[in-house]
Amino acid sequence: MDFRKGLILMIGVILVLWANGRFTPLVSSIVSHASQKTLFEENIDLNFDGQLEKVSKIQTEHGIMVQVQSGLFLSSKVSFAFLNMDDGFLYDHKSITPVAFVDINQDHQLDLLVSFFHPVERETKVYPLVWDKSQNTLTLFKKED
Ligand SMILES: [Ca+2]
Ligand SMILES: [Ca+2]
Repeated sequence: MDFRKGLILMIGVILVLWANGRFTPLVSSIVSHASQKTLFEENIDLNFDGQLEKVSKIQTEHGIMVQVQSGLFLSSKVSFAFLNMDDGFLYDHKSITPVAFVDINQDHQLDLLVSFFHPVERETKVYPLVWDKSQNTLTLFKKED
């Protein structure tokens, strides 16, 4: 086995791929996948039926995504995206609860309070998201006038 020949051949293949423009999309797809980061995850029974739902807050390249998985084997999934939101929380799990649970619309299913801290404005903002299992929706709660 000639290690050097193998190395030269590998570099040659990479150069050819690069020249054909195939290497860059491959690299960027790996990078974009790696940029997804789970910031918060909790298993909680939101609708009190004895089955746990899985709530996650995920940082993506486009912002923050909040996701609720429910049903058998968590096969039902619904999400809400906060586009271009930068989550400025320092993740000390003991002192900060990035997602809190409360029944906002009083339909006996817990909803989500998602909090963000803006480091520039030095202000905390809380967004209420209503979760509905029967419709499988996760929507921003608006007060009815
Ligand atoms: Ca449940
Ligand atoms: Ca509710």
